[in-house]
Amino acid sequence: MAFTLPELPYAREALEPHMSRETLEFHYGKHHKTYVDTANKLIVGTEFENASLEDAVKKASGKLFNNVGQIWNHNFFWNSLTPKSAAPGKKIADALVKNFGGIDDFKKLFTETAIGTFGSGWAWLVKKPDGSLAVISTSNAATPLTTADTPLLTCDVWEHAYYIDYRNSRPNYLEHYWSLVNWEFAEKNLA
Ligand code: MN3
Repeated sequence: MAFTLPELPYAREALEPHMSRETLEFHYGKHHKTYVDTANKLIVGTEFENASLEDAVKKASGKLFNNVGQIWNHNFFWNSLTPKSAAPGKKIADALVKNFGGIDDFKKLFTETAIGTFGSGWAWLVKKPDGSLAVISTSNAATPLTTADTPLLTCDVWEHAYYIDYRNSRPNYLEHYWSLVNWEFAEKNLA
């Protein structure tokens, strides 16, 4: 069973003006698609030929891990965004206040973590096994899926995520990221 590129949950231009159609065409249509195509070539004749994406992420290593990890992270990233971003619901808002002091405190920590991630990687809001929330950063294709943490929300901080719209400015990209956050998705993951 081959891995597939899921349809985007919105149109290519739906995230404008914060994320351009051109960025979606490259980031989803080329980068994300290439991870899918490459993983499908790598699994031929291996134990992963019939594995689910989640199983492959948890068990693969090396080049295959990098590609399946990136498929999974991007699937999660596109769902972390929405053209209809609204205020966080009560459940996630209360959890953010309890764990970070306030929603703005959470945003500040997440933004700093995203900007401070050296090189290519991801910023995540996760739920720890003890139920507390934390902000973490992973490098390259690394993902909380291989840990005991439950991911709630992510931001892709690879340069390909922002170079078309914001050139080298990761801080500008992060500023616009908050206009696109899908709090409903984060709240659903918290449940
Ligand atoms: Mn990416």
